[in-house]
Order: sequence, then C-alpha cells, then structure tokens
Amino acid sequence: MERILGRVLVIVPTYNERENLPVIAARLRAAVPDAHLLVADDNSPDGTGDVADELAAADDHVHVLHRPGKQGLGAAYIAGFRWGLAEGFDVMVEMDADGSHQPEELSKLLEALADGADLVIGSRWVPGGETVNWPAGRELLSRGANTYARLMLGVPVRDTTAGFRAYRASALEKIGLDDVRSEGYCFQVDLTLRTVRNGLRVAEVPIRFVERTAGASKMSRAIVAEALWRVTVWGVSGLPRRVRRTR
Ligand SMILES: Nc1nc2c(ncn2[C@@H]2O[C@H](COP(=O)(O)OP(=O)(O)O)[C@@H](O)[C@H]2O)c(=O)[nH]1
Ligand SMILES: [Mg+2]
Repeated sequence: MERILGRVLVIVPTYNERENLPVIAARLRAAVPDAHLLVADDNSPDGTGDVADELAAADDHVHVLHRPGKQGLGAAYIAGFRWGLAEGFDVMVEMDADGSHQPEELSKLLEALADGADLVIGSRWVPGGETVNWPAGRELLSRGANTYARLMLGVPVRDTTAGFRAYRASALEKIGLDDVRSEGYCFQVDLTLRTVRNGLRVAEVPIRFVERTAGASKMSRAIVAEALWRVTVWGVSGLPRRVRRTR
C-alpha cells in the first residue's frame, strides 16, 4: 500500500482525551505500522499533551503538535495538514481519539484511495455502515445534518460530517487551506464541498462507528449553530452555479 500511496500521516486532534489517547495510538501503530501519528492537542487541561509527549519519546512514528488553547477541530486539522505537507507526507488521515473510529478499518480507506480517489470518507450512512451505542438524539442530528447538507449543497455524499477520512496531499494542496474559517464539525462539510467543487474524486466506504466509553464529547449547541448557518450560506451562495449546471 505504502508503495502506491507514499507516506501516510494520521492526524488525531485531542482535547481532554488522556485516557483514550494511549489506547488509540497503540491500536493504530499495530494496525498500520508504516503510518505516522500526529497528535494535535489544544493544551488540554487534563494533561493529554504530556501523555502525547511520552508516546512520542518512545516511538519515532509519533509526533505532537502543541497548540495554545481550544480553537476547535477545524483549526487543529488545518495546523496538522500544514505540518504534514511541510514534512512531505503523501496522504493525510483524520481520526478521532475516542475510539469511535477503528484504526483496524484504516487500510480499507487507504485501499479506496489507492484505487483512485482523492478523498475517502469512512461513512456511517452508506450500506454496510453502522453506529454502535449512539444515542437516538445523536443519530437524528447526524442524519438530519447530512440530509440538510446534501439538499443545500448538492454534494453526492451520504456522510459529509464524518471525521474518519483520508486525503491525498495533492488534493489538500489543490483545494487550498488558507481561507478555511470553519471551526467545529462543519469543517468536515466545508472540506468535502471544496473537494467536490475542485473536481476531485470522493469515495465513501462503510465503517463501524462506536460511541466513546471514556471522556466526554465536545459537541455543543454552538457547534450545531455554526454548521447550520455556514451550510445555509454555502448553499445559497452556490445556487447560481447549480442553476447554471442544470440548464
Ligand atoms: N485539538 C482539538 N481537538 C478537539 C476539539 N474539539 C474536539 N476535538 C477532538 O475531536 C475528536 C472528536 O470530538 P468528540 O468530542 O469525540 O466529538 P463527537 O464524537 O462528535 O461527540 C476527539 O478526538 C476530540 O478530542 C478542539 O477544539 N481542539
Ligand atoms: Mg467522539
């Protein structure tokens, strides 16, 4: 796989994931030994950054990006992508720290990338995808958000908010990261839209999404509100383009 795709960097953003980080790091290193791990920590009050430093000291495939404070998922990933591009990685993977994404399923994403996609999304909402122990409210929110985004944006993707995904570095370079403003989870929708609008290829593969058993979710009303208004603005501003296409 590495021969075809080049060097793979898995970026894991963390905020108060002290218990989860060592577990997910060990699983990733076992599942895809060639891949490097970059922890992007926002100065977690629970000391996740120190845990990450210990992991990095013991393993030359583990790296840490210490950020000054909680600035949202989007900013953490942008910083991680910039680091990865500067270090010459060919593939950039997004993965949560809390065990919701299975490192054992990463090779499935990488295979789809090697088959020609520029972005591969690990999807809960394609046939074969599933969620485990997810509260009904969260499932409703995710399905609703995805339906709204698909209708507003006209993007043929079932899980635009998914956080387990693999990008070719060339795709990230093409879409450009300088003017990305999304902070919360709408960052995922934002980059999906940019990928599609740049004529790049998106593939979805089914994954098993497992709700965390340790630590707390950072989902908030503010994150939902940001997603709602940004998707609405992108949808409305993209309408002329969609009308032109259908004429
Ligand atoms: N660095 C950083 N990581 C974050 C931030 N918000 C969430 N995360 C991480 O992003 C991942 C997904 O967040 P999580 O709270 O599990 O969201 P949920 O699964 O949608 O409930 C986890 O690894 C979090 O620690 C943030 O502001 N900064
Ligand atoms: Mg989670």
